Amino acid sequence: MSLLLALLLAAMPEAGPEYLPEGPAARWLTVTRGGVPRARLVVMTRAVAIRETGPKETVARFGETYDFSPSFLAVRQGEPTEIEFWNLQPDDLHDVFVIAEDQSVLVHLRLPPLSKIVYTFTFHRPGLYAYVCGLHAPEMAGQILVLPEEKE
Ligand SMILES: [Cu+2]
Repeated sequence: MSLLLALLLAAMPEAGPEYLPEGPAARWLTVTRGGVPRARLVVMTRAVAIRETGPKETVARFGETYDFSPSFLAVRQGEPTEIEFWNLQPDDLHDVFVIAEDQSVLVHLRLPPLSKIVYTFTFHRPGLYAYVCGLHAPEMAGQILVLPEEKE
């Protein structure tokens, strides 16, 4: 993670409003509900070390830690891809920011305890994007590699 991204995350409000890409952000990414996706992916939230189940020493040293599983996705430019996020924790709020290569924040979605949210993501530019939980950054994060559109 870049220093710029780390600084950006540190400045994020913990409970800001949800938003989908609009204006300049829509040049990177379109996010819709429904549609006919070409690919489907599920990303789950995982408790790595938490107060309830420990290990106690790890929680004492690092605080409660979570991650996204998987933390790396590859999608194809221009191909509608359904991504379903599952929050497996009964008592922890997570959220999802999607961030472009130029560090612009494209999306913010809330992921309440024991919920699934599903959207169709269509990335318009190849490159490397990040997805991050603003409440558990920097460790709860992943990358999305957008492969260039296949030329016929
Ligand atoms: Cu989180």
